[in-house]
Amino acid sequence: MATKKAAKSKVVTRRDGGDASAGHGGELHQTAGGKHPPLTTNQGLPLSDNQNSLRATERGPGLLEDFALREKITHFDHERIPERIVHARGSGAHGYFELTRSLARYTTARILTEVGQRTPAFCRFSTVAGGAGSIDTPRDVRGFAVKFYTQEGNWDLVGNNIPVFFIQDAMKFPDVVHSVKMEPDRGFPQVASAHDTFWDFVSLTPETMHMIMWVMSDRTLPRSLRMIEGFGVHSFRLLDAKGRSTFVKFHWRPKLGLQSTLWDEAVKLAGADPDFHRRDLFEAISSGDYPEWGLAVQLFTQEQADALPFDHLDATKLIPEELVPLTTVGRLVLDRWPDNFFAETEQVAFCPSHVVPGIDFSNDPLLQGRLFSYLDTQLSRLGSPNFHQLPINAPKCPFANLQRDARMQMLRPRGRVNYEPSSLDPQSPRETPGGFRSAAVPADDGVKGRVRPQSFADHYSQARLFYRSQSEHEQAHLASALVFELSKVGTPHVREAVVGHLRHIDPALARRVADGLGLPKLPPAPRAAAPVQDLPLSPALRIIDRMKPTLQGRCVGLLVDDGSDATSVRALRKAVEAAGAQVKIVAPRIGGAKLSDGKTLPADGQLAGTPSLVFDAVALVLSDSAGQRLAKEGAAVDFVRDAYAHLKAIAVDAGGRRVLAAGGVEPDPAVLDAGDARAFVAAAKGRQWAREPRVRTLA
Ligand code: HDD
Repeated sequence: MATKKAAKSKVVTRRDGGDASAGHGGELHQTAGGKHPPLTTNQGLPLSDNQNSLRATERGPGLLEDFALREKITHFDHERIPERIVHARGSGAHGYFELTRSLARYTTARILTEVGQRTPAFCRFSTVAGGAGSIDTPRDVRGFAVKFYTQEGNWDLVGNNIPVFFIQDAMKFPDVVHSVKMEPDRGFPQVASAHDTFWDFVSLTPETMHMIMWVMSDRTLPRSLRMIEGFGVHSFRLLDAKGRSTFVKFHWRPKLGLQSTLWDEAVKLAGADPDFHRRDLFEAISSGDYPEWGLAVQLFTQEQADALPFDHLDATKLIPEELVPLTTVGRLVLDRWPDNFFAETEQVAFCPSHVVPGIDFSNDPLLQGRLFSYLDTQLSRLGSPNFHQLPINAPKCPFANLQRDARMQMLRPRGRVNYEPSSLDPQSPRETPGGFRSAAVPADDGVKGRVRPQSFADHYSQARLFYRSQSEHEQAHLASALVFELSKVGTPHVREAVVGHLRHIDPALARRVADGLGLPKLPPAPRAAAPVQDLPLSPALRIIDRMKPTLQGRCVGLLVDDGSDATSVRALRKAVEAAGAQVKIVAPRIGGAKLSDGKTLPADGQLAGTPSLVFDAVALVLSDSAGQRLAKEGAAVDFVRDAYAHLKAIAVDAGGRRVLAAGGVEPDPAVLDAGDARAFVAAAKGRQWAREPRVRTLA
């Protein structure tokens, strides 16, 4: 038996370096399969048989004595930990933050003052509503959480890809989350806001309206996690050495620009590749195409805040960049995929309360609640107040205090002093003058109570600002998203109540949605708690106009089969790669296709499992006979039909045209000749918005 041989074989090598936590003792054994560390129990006992449990006789019962079986099964039974109550599905990566512009005028935080300094970081992106094993492309907010391992302790910036939130007060968080998650009696829908309980909550909670506009926009259908923005949402404070404070809002801006998919594409992607975003991030990092974001700040004083026509402490409001400009101060680069998903991406614990000296909180009541919630949830999720000792969570600077013991204690503090003040141990940790201080700001006069300020009462003006700032296409997508979602709501009065709110946001939007739902008349608008203001529009809130005309970071699919013209394939590939995109070869067989030059081109994907959904543009280079054959192949016809319906550029030769014809695709300026690689690359850099009215009815 190989394992017995392994146990007997001579020790030939010491394991050099590596992660001691991998758990083996450092000696490698030569076996037929190569050099392996010995397989041991958790107590370090080398095992000679990992195939068979211990039995009383060859065909007899198992024995309780079998500690190896019991240890293995017990550990397996406990492998899962509670998944995050929200943001359960996520993908993470390591990288660094590099400061390019000092904020020394405003803060003492060294991460924001030492230009050129690279601070290690770990970033986790997530969807909100689905479970850990759900899909990557639902219509959902994306989490954008960054842990900076600074020299002064860990700073967690726990944001989303949307700059506002559903609710104003943490008191309502369990309600909004319960309403969006699967309904508790039936256990569905998984990861979808399109159901009665969510819209019921929304219809009765007008403060959600601004966020609803964002959630129904293309922002919640990202093409790639590398193409989303991130926002710290709340106002925070920066503190200088004299304790003077400036408000700050944090923004992440993707280097590749913003890009979204279409709803139909996102829905189909969920089936074609549930890991679409995780795979994309993994492949980009593995191939050295490191995702990058700029960190920008909006800085403003108390006086400027007082002059705003809304309350910046209300997390349902943003500050348009036309009002307070963004200054880019650094960049985040993700350059290393985790070694182990569970140890790092699952066990990473973000807490908005993790700040460093020079950064402090504002009085935003949502933020104040978050400062409690995250620490609390890590205790149940990770099981111990020592979760900060897990390698992914541990600060990379020295840390010491007098907290002791508790489950899974990994540290061995020495000596008799575990209290402070003390005189017995000169080495015991003490307070530091430069340590964290809270901003010494005067508290407002007022009366204690469970209250919402009147300054939080305007729920519609910024929703209007957002909707009216969108391009025509984005407005149509948003209206159609509302029609889609509300059409999944079975309770008529809920649908009507939502449309009632839309009347305050934009009467034309309300009419569009009412028509789309087939409502006989417009439902009444509820009473607005504050007058709706016409705030100046903010074109910076659009996506479509701000998409970068680039193929950088994108992927083009090339469908080939036996006999495809080798020269065209080569020319297309060269042009696309020169423009910065990846090319993936799709063929009916994964072994590849024998091209016209007699050489076999291996495929990256088999046609049936690699729809055009996963590409930004496609080209079909097919011999005439392959074209005839594939014109009768559903997967090939869907390949072109979907590419067309998803507004992608398509290049075809004569064989490819046969498949186009079978798909009923009417050529337009972005359906190009495969011989003109330059024109194809130019068209592939964007979506063909002009085509959209030809392929779908929008609200
Ligand atoms: Fe939260 C996770 C972002 C409001 C309570 N939240 C979580 C994550 C992100 C956000 C990105 C995932 C972190 C990770 O990858 O591990 N949450 C936000 C933003 C909010 C927000 C941008 C509003 C501006 N959250 C919010 C409130 C509460 C919570 C008001 C509770 C009062 N959030 C949690 C949580 C989670 C969480 C239950 C679940 C898992 C975790 O914390 O670690 O505590």
